[in-house]
Amino acid sequence: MAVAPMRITFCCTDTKAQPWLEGLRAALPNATIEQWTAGANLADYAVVWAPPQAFFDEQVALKGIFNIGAGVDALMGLRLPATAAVVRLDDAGMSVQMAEYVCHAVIRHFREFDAYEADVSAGKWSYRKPRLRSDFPVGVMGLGVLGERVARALAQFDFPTLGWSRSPKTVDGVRCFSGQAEFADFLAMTRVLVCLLPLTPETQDILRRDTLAQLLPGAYVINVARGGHLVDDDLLALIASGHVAGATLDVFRVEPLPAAHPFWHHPKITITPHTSARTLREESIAQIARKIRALHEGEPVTGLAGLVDLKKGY
Ligand code: NDP
Ligand code: OXD
Repeated sequence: MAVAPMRITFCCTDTKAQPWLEGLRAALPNATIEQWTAGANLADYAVVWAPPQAFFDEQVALKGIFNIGAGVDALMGLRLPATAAVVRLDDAGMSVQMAEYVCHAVIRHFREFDAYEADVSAGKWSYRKPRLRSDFPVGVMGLGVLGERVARALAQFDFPTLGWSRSPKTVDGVRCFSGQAEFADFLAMTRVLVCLLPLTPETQDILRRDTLAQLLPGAYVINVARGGHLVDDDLLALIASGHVAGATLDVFRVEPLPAAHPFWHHPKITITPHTSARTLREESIAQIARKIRALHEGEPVTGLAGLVDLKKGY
């Protein structure tokens, strides 16, 4: 069925616009879709990634703002048009990527593959004493679209798996904790900590000295959410003290990670360039086009998966 004409503006930092514009035009042939420039016509919907405040100051007639990522922290500090619903990507192929990245990081640490690689490079054929899975409980902070998939995947490998979220949850094979009241218990039972929280005022700096100190000794930290969750110097100090054995980090306070940052060459820290779960263009365009069409045809905004609660900030 044909959809009434509409105007869509595209404003995505660090993104090649042309393939997105072509894909969106193919998926929504009745729409006029243009890359935003200052002074452009008012649009009905926006497709964005980290747009500047100037974009929203001009685009005051938006009914929907579609973020081409799962995290909306880059939008939450901006003044958004009051009439617009903010909608983030709901999985769109990211949860399986996140599950493989986190399982890889956990297994690499648990099985000591770094040490084996070093031995092999030195021409050494040597065995290490097998570690007990029961000594490596993995705690996942955030049991949303990505965190739940990650927790389920870890449980499949028989790691004792724990999860922590704001509201109570039930996930098969995962011991679930919720709210501030249960945070200390969750930390005290966790050796490998995975962060998959959204970055909000409540979760900013949550991976800091006093929280990481509550993990089981020889802890391991995997941050795949946002750099703002982690207090870098606190992690370095706890690694130096021996309480934390190491970390795998995909996200940083400043990206790209500055060349002089100690994480680059730290022997106990593995870094990757914010790549644990990439936005997949085809899946994302299909999802966003479906949601724009639904909104434009008058479906209630509350029915859209990935609708952001502006009060909670995610
Ligand atoms: P969701 O919104 O689906 O899940 C967020 C989870 O965090 C929910 O379980 C929520 O609890 C929980 N949560 C939020 N605030 C708190 C709090 N104060 N205390 C305890 N739990 C809290 O998000 P996604 O799973 O889709 O994505 C998670 C994050 O992953 C994104 O916000 C983004 O920052 C990051 N990300 C990173 C990528 C990368 O490549 N590195 C790629 C994609 C995303 P409740 O369920 O009760 O609401
Ligand atoms: C996201 C991200 O939020 O890429 O989707 O980090």
